[in-house]
Amino acid sequence: SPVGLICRYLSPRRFSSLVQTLLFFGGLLFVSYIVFTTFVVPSADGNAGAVLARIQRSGRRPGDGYVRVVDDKGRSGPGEQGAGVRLSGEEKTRGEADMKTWFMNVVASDKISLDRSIRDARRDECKAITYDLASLPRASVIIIFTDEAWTPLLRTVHSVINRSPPELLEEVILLDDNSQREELKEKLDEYVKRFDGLVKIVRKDVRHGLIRAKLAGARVAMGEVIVFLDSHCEANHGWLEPLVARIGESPSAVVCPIIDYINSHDLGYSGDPYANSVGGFSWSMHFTWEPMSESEKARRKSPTEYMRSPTMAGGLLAANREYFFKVGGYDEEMDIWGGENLEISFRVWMCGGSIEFIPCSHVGHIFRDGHPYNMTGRGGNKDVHGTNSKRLAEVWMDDYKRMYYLHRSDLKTKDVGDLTERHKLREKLQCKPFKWFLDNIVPDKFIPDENVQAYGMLQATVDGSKICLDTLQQDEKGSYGMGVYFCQGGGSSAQLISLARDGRLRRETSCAHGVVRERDTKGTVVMRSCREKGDEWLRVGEQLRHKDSGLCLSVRGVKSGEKIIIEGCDASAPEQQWKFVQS
Ligand code: UD2
Ligand code: MN
Repeated sequence: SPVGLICRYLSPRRFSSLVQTLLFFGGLLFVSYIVFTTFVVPSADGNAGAVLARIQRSGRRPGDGYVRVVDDKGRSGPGEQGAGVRLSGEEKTRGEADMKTWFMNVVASDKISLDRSIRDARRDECKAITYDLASLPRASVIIIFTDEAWTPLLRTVHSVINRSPPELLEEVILLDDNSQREELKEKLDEYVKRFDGLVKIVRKDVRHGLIRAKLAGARVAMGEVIVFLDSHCEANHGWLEPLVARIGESPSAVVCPIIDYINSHDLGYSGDPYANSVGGFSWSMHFTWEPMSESEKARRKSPTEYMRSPTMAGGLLAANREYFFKVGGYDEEMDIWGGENLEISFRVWMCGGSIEFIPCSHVGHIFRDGHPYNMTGRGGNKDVHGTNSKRLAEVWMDDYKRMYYLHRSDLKTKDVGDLTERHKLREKLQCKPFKWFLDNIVPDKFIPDENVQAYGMLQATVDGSKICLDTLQQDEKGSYGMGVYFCQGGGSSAQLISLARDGRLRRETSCAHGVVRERDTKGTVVMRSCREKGDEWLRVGEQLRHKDSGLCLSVRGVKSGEKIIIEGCDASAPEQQWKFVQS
């Protein structure tokens, strides 16, 4: 029988050697399983070495041999206590020249200690909070840079190390995005040795652009939390604790410190303890500052609590590393600069997370008027913000991408690369529609063609020629006189205007006010921020009547390129007949 055959073959000796062999291979399998799951699998999501770090932590830690500068009192010298630096003579001239090449005064920066003191920008309620450091997640601080000037870069590093509790600072990663300047090579390697292993330099031999640079930094980070900073920042007192504390409490919160203002001309640091603006966006896909919504004010129980924000500025943020990758990191195909800040904001909200500003965490940033590096992207692309934003609009904004194309109709047919992966991500995470984001996260956002009485180009026809209301390319941030111009078919964004439900005649952010002079019979139309209560306009037949003055919008005697007027209403005057047209 077969059983008998096996028994005869398996003599006791053969049997025990078989068992030994089985045990050996079983053990080998078990060991490789442990090694694989511990060291190999975590690296798949950018977690390389996290486990190793945990093992190393028991003993002496990187950075233990570096003496931090923690006492800000009694320091004196240029720039101390956050003061601006006054230059004179030849230095002043060189400093002014820096403004054209660096867009910041490097001479002034070079005069200031890398350990300079700055005033604590927190409100008292924040200073009173104590943290149990042992229970908080540790952070990798990732500073990305391309050819940054020496002192602003290193002041960023010094401020982070000086003002972070060593218990919370896993490492500082300097992600060098292919800098060409010599001093950022060996000299920098040499310099960071003083930090005793706490500062790591990662260099890229091809230019990544800031979006891929951030991703590259996050992929080598070992901390449970990652914090991104621009390379010209100064971390303020107690900046790190409230960031990691909030992430510890809510791992799907992507949090930002309050960004304090460092003047690019003299490096003066001004912090606002009571800052309570949050992030918004314009339909041309730029970041804006907005007042906190009423509902958010009502929700918050204390001034130290996080503020939910629709968007973030982009540069300074912290996230749970695993969550950051799970929710899609950044769009790898976005190039050089721009768009990624709104992309991560929309995405995080729509996919179940939140964007928050942490009022007890302050970090200064040098705001520059230009970019001291080449902004040309791959294939000679000179419009990286435009094409990055198109990627974001196509993937995340559903039908509302039309609002972006109103501003950038030239991009409608532009190839911005493959979007399949990002669409797949949205599908995989089962993210909510953009409409949900608008309704729930930015309920006050004005949508020019929704819930309005009328929308389009506001057109009058005089002597057979069509003339339209037009901003005349004036800066819409301030107030400006509304003009008229020959109608530009196809919906030129400078001519689009809405008559809102509330009777306001408005554009995205500016509202039409009637300004009456000449003895109540004639006036002009001034556009001002819609945050102030705007004037009401009534549609009477084809006329547009300014409610307060009773005067009507008119092009009588107004030529293309000039300012529009309001005058006594006359239902038969062709100059007062207005149509909203779409093209
Ligand atoms: C803001 C953000 C910035 C980023 C950008 C939109 C703040 C304070 N800053 O612009 O982080 O979100 O909006 O994309 O919110 N860099 C590289 N490689 C490049 C280009 C830049 O590493 O190809 C570095 C650069 O050295 C700097 C950082 O990226 O450290 C941000 O650049 P920036 O300071 O010129 O951008 P900023 O502050 O105008
Ligand atoms: Mn910056």
